[in-house]
Amino acid sequence: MARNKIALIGSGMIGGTLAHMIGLKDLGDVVLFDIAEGIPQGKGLDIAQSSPVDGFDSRLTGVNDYAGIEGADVCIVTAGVPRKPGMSRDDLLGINLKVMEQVGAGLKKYAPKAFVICITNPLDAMVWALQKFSGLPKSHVVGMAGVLDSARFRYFLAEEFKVSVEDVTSFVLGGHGDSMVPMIRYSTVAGIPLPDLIKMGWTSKEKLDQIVQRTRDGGAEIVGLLKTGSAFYAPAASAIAMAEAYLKDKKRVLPCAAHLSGQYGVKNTYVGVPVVIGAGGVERVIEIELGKAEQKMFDNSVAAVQGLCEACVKIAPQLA
Ligand code: A3D
Repeated sequence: MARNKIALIGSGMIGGTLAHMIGLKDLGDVVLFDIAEGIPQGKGLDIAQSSPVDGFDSRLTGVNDYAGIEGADVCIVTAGVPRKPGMSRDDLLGINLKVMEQVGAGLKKYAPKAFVICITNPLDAMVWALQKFSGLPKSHVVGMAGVLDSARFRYFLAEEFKVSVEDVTSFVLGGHGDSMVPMIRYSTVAGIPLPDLIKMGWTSKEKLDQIVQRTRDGGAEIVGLLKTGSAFYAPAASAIAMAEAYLKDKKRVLPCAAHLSGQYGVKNTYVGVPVVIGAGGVERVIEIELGKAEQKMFDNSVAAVQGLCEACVKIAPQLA
């Protein structure tokens, strides 16, 4: 059986980390693409030289021409610019929208059958624009944010409760921005919901509120520490979980920025919701019942995303 071909559009901090993880996990051959000459080739060669040590056979190549991604099974898009301290994700919209137009054209021409995972920020608006620019099926264009936001929430909760991260599950819904909605009710330790853990004296409502806020600010906390860019290890790991779910038809239930066509009462918008990812791409959007306060937060988040999409249409009217 031929090996999977995984194209990484953008070979910066996340792109390089993705390539290394794909090698270590033996998920397939990797093509690194970037407009910067030498970067994808250099990172590809460096990681390839680690393969004899780590014992993987993935072939890694670097290219500056979209022809190199031809026939890719999965494309992970990180092309564009990241935040610097003081910037919001939304400040990146103008520059990264133009990048999505180029990436969309490349995907349409060379990888129309791929499962595409977008990471470029502002995430929900960029994945929406990328699907339109590329014309690929909505089931095959998805955004990575919820897996990362949930992982941050899980990590902070595991620290608070002094239990293994493996036993903490959580859901974060809505857009990947300040309006994201960490779902307390649906977050558990080995099946015990967080509200019950408050009753059991494991934590307090105040402490939980602080953790929710730290999750919302999770990206900014790392930008503030790194100063020259944004998080890349956890974002890469999160996208790999999504790629693996597709390539291995795992039918994993993961929170992703998925296209809504009426679910949750929302149309023509990408926003973070739980979905099933398998060989068919996004095979199902799972609609959970929201309480009054949750619905309000979700609606605010959707409105923020839709505002960004309207700003995209002003710059690129063909997206309307
Ligand atoms: P960085 O290390 O700067 O890599 C971006 C790469 O894109 C660079 O190598 C650029 O040369 C390349 N690039 C720029 N323009 C183009 C183009 N037109 N075509 C192809 N390549 C191009 O950034 P990074 O890897 O740290 O982050 C990449 C993106 O992910 C940024 O937009 C971040 O904001 C975003 N990000 C999203 C999350 C989410 O959870 C959604 C988390 C972290 C970062």
